[in-house]
Amino acid sequence: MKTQVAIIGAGPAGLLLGHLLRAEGVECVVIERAAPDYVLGRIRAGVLEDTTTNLLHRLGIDARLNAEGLIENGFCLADGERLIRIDLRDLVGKHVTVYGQTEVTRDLMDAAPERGLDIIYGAADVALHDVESEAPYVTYAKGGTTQRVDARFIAGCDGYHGASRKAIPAKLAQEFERVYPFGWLGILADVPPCHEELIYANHERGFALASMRSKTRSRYYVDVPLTERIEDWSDDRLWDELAVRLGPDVNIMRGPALEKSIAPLRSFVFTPMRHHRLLLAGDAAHIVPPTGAKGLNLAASDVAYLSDALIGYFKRADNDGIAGYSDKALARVWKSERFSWSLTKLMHRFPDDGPFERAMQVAELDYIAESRAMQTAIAENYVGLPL
Ligand code: RFL
Ligand code: PHB
Repeated sequence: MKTQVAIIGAGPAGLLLGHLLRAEGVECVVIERAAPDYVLGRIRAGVLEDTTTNLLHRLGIDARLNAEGLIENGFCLADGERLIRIDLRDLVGKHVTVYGQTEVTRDLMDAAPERGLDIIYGAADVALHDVESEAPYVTYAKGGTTQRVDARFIAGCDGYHGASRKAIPAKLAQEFERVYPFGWLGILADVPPCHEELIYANHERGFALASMRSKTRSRYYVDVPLTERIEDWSDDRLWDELAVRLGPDVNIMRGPALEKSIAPLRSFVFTPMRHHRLLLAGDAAHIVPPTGAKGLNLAASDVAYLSDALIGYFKRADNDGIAGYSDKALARVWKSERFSWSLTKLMHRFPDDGPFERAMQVAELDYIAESRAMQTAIAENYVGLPL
């Protein structure tokens, strides 16, 4: 098969890129290792910036988003004693939207056939070839045979564990990484949220987050040491822990878990995001801890830059977007990395922290509670920095 852009990975980054390219008549094909149900089964992000919703509006893949997305005009930081409300609308005139990653992915998948976006699921042993030449290609195994896709560019949208990043020679690359000494244990349940807005809590027993997917479906997290096993967390134990960490003023409705899992926390940046004809986007190039709700939104902003660059190349023979893609994307990535890292530090109890580090957290939370300037800086980052 021959195409203009071979996209590896059918997560949010790959599907969004595919749709944006098809909308401008650029040929592409998405090659995904897993089956559709596996991709849809991963419960991940829940909070979308305008950066992300604007792309869905631009594509017109927004009927369910418009009907079901919850507009959030603020969120809260809790410190065991008080709720500090960050009023996004008042501080920066913007909001975020609660709409699950699963729903975004489903909408993009469902719209693919009618828009001529080909997605190949169940592609095993995906390998990239000749990315340093003008005629790169991808091979994969399916149905007992090896298939080959010839392309002008390869977009590596295959997440943190994918094959694309590894095709960039280590001697030309640099990795920046911070692994955190805890993970987030998440629970999804069909019960109404405990609060209209998200609450991020720093309690003496650890972090907790009250989030949601809809007015009848809640998503909660607590942080746990990486040695914890999911089997040791019955639903009751987790609900009890959430109730303690979120404090007596928050009334949690309990219900059976639809999903429960532990995700490790990591900050990671890989540079550069382009190597000749290979371009990386989303988790393939960077990971943020989920505390700032930035991962999916960063994937969307990468893809906004990357689709512009590829459309410029194919429609106007303009190579500048491709040449500048890595620097442009990384400038935004680093700012989101900083925000996610600083909110993680502020809201979690690190095992090696002593009284001094705790006093710094208290001082910072006090300052945020009192200062509109501090709240504005948080709000500006939370709603998403401009593209
Ligand atoms: P994905 O979603 O990992 O998709 C990559 C796709 O590539 C496929 N793949 C391959 N395909 C072919 N060949 C290979 N060799 C392949 N290897 C992998 C995979 O099967 C998959 O389908 O990456 P993408 O598209 O870059 O999207 C990134 C987001 O998924 C991620 O950043 C967010 O989920 C992060 N995140 C959050 N982001 C937000 O913006 N807001 C949030 O509220 C938020 N909450 C979260 C999160 C991530 C979490 N976890 C579990 C990591 C909460 C959690 C708990
Ligand atoms: C979620 O609802 O899954 C969620 C919300 C906010 C975050 C991270 C995850 O910061």
